[in-house]
Amino acid sequence: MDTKNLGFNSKLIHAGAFEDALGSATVPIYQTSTFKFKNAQEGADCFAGKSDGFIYTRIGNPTIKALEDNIAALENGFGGIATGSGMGAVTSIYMALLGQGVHMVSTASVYGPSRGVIEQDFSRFGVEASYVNTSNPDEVRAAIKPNTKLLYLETPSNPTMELTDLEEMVKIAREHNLIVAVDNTFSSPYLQKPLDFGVDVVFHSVTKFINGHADIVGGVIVTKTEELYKKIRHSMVYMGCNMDPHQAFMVIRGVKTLAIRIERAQENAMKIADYLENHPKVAWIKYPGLKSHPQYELAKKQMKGFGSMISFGVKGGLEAGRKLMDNVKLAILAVSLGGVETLIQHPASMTHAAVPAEAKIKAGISDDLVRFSVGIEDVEDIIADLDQALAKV
Ligand code: LCS
Repeated sequence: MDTKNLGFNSKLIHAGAFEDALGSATVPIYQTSTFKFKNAQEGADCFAGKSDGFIYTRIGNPTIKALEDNIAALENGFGGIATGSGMGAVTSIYMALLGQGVHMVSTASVYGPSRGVIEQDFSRFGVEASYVNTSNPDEVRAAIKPNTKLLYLETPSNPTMELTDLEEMVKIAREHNLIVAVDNTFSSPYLQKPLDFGVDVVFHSVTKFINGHADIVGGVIVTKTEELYKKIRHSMVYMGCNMDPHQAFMVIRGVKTLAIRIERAQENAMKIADYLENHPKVAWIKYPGLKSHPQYELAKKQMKGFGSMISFGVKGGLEAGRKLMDNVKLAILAVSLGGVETLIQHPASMTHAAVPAEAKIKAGISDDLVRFSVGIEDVEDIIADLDQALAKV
């Protein structure tokens, strides 16, 4: 079925799906590593790119392709490239678009490993990067060098909830001939469609909102053009960053409810943000849906809704944060985000406990920062849980 003119909710369910020989209502799992050619000529045609038949699952697979086509449709892009994890998407993009003597400008507060893999690994191959506050276009302009090729953005950023103006970034990129890549994990295509602002590459850790059920890891990249699609797919295939058919099946199942999950989660998040903003033990709160967020107007401009990620500071710093973590009952004390279940994390005492103080400050992670991924439970239960845990702080 041609799904091009369908609405977003219909695309969630039907885009990318195909009818198999038995009329299965869902996309089947093609759990195979390889595909039989009818004869030698067909094999030759497939390898020469003269036929779009499947060859080998690292290169392509019907179940994986159904997911790739689905996310490409949701992001209004040319094509999708599924990867085994969100980091598989990040590294495939870096491998395709960076190289010896090439410089990248990136959001300072990106997801830690997206920065770590440049600083610890790609740097050994002569890749250079500058990390700046991309909320400020002047800082981005000042960081661009003659060898800059890529502008790598994350908005909202993890876990500082800072926003970057995509329209403004695309304008700067066009002036300097840069490719713009955006990590859209925190918003999902339901809330934000970077390609519509002129961005070249958008990608996700589908581990989060797109799959939404905390039961697999995965990634998907969508490009605006065929040229970028071919370039990045080559890196994904040659580095072996492919997704598995079973993973793809799970994500296809999860993505169908993306819109209704996000609607409920962000409705809960707004109420929780109001509660936290007025709580005497909360020092500060960063939620794009609050007027106190410095980029509230930008959030209204480039996002369809404010999402369900909240960062807040608990008075009393490290010790208070630890106390809060040890006393929540409903919220699950765990990393990751974007699932139906509410998750809570305190980077300073958990994921970033071993990171030197200076590096933590540089990444925007204060000792009191608590990251809250709001789920779709009854909001009264989530607030009651926070209330009892904050009372013990
Ligand atoms: N991009 C963002 C914005 C992320 O939050 C993550 C993972 C990734 C990329 C990498 O995706 P993965 O390979 O894990 O699928 N974020 C995590 C987090 O905040 N806690 O645990 C993982």
